[in-house]
Amino acid sequence: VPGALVRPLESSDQYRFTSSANPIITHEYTADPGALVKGDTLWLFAGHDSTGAQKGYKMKDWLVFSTTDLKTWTQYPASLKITDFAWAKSGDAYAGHVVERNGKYYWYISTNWTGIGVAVADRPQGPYRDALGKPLLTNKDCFASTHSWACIDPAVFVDDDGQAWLFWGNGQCYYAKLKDNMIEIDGEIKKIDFKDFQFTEAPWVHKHNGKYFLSYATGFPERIAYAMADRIEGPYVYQGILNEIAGNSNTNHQAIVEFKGNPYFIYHNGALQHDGGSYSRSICIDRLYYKADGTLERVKMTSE
Ligand code: FUB
Repeated sequence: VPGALVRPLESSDQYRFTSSANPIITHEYTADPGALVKGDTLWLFAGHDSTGAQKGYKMKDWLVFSTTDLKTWTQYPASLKITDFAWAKSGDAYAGHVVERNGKYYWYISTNWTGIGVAVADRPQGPYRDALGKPLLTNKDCFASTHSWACIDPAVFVDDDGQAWLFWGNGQCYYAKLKDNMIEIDGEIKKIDFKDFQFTEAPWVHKHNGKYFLSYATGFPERIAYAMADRIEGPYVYQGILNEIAGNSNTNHQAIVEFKGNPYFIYHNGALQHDGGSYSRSICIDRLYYKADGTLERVKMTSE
């Protein structure tokens, strides 16, 4: 039951816990995983649903966890809050993603109403500070989309040539290059052409054996689908459903990383006992497998 940790972590505190099953975190509600592997450590950056039965998203901060064995975890103190972005006062701490570049860590975050921001830190666990003092992207950059949550769910992919690409969006999948400083868009904003399949949100790009994989939430309740391409800008060819609706949550949001030689699919469900549901979600980790032809097997959630 959530509640083991009854107070926010103090600035020097770290909270250690062990986990042998999904959901991996049971003392907080966590959602929207963004993961980063550095050396022998998997860093998990999470959205934070409020405790208690909610009728909407109540998300005011983001959390950081790390592990070296997927069993023993460390949670770090007050990592990043919506109020750290002065321009996003009334926003919600929606999905984010952290990448390392030039010795710094950049945390791209969604604020729901006011756009995408970026925070920077010297260490993965922070402290993070707003790197720009203004949004990196707003709805105007989403081809003036009419719904207020069009400009959410940033995910960054750094290609083998060093070029960093930012993908994001709700309803449409947008993408652009990032400058080497990681806090400016470089050139044109474009859309991924999804003719035959419905993109809802939560894009994530990874590369395997020279192919680009774009996974994303589709439909509602959401399942995770994926498409493949030979070039980062596509054309992407739809491959099918990668993950079915995840227990008791309308949303689904994935991070895909390779850790200690194995690929993992990190996502959330609403299956934590007590108040778990669409607005009180929990991060889970399952193995991901490639088929001999290079495509992906559907994820077998350990709860199935
Ligand atoms: O958690 C709030 C929003 O729900 C995220 O930004 C979406 O990806 C969905 O999970």
